[in-house]
Amino acid sequence: MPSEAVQEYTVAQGRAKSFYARYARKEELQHQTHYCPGCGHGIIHKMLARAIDELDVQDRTILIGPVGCSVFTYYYFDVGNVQAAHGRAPAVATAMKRSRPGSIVISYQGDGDLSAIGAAEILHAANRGENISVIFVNNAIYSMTGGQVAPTTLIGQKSTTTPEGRRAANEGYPLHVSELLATLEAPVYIERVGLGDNKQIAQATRAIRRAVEDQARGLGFSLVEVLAPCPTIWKMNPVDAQRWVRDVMEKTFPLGVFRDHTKEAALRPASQPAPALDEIPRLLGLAEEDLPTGNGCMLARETNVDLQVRIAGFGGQGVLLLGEVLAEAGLVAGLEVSWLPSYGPEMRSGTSNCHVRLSSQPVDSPLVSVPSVLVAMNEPSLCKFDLTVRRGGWVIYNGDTFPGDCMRDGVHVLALPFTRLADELGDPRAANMVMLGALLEIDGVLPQASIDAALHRLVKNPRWIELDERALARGRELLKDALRRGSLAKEPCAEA
Ligand SMILES: Cc1ncc(C[n+]2csc(CCOP(=O)(O)OP(=O)(O)O)c2C)c(N)n1
Ligand code: SF4
Repeated sequence: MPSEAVQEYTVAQGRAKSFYARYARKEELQHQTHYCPGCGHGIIHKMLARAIDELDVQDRTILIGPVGCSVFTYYYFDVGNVQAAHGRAPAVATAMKRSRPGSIVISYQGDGDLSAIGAAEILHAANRGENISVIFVNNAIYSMTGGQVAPTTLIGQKSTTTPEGRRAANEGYPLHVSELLATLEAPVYIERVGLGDNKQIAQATRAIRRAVEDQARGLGFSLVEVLAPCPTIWKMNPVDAQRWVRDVMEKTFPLGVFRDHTKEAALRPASQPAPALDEIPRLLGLAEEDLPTGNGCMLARETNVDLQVRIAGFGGQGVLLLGEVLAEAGLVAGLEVSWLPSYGPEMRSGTSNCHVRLSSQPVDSPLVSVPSVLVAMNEPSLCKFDLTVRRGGWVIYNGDTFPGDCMRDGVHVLALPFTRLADELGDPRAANMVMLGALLEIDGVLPQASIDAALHRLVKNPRWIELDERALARGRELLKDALRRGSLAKEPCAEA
């Protein structure tokens, strides 16, 4: 018979301070996490939150959340949270740590995330010895997506994509990430732990704390691989899943410390700060006479510039060079710039396009999805990107006539046979520079001196420099002519 006396309980371990008191989930789900019973993620979250508490770094911790079952880390941890694209957490962590060296940056990743799509990222972050802590949750499967084979799936283990079990001949051998990374020189601390029983859990708790502590001490790259149960996808009850970690997984993935340079590690020097804008011309090796004077750097920086350009055409038409000259000129003029090339697999005659941004503010994303100017060097590129141009923007098109089905309201159009016009100047391949000349005339922000400096920097052959200068000047004239004749847009443009 149970005693009728009211039993008093003391809570031995309350909620870690680094967890939110309430999960920002739907009202009816606030009482539970989104993890299945017996899931390793919940246990590891708790260890990590405790480590953050004990080291008193909550206020400066940035947790990079992954793609996978633990995608919702930001529901639980009351720290700075950042969500990274699949496998990219180490790159994001690198940027965070370098730009905020005083922060504690933790990359939390599953085995699909870290060892499949993100294999290159983790390898290079470890090889650079980034001063970050990586928590690598190895449950030997892609769980969130329903149980596909992962690089860490055991030989013989069934998955939806290996229904008869993983075979070395087909899927290769389980990837030993900790051992692999321990062959690199830079990492300071690498350990594999498990959640297979209480003893293992106690060791895992210590290891996770240490990985965070090493970073706080400025020592360098640490990674803790945690063998973790996924009862749901393994189709086991939580108790059997925990046993499977200890009795089966551990045979393939032995626990232990694979790297411990904590004692010998010198403090990792803080990464070099980015050079000041005024320093950039010197670092780029630009001579004094290349630099703009008068209305140069300062003017461009003080102007409110936000030019977003998409340049597209066939490979070999000079699409990327056009973008590079524009971006380089922006750089010389003291603007924030980005240049992002994108091309097909073919070396020549494949499609090619690039995104260029020039801004008086730091560029948030190098992608130009809604350009203010589209430079379309052929018809397929025009058809592909025409509809993306923002209202009030410009389309500079290399063609005798503008295809009727691409016509749209509210966009200025300059359609001319730029290749033929360049041919008249001496070489049809200078069409890109004629088009750039027109673009520069539209925008009018960049000082001529910055364009000249960019051209001399990027084009080495004097014959081409001379031809490109004429091509740029011709492009400017063509735009001015068209403006004078009022022949720019078939449809009047409200913002004109
Ligand atoms: C670029 C991209 N490719 C594929 C996916 C689909 N996807 C979501 S989670 C996941 C696997 C995650 O597995 P793992 O890292 O092991 O985490 P777990 O779910 O086991 O915790 C994949 C492939 C995606 N979200 N993004
Ligand atoms: S499917 Fe597996 S990894 Fe995902 S929450 Fe459930 S137990 Fe955890």
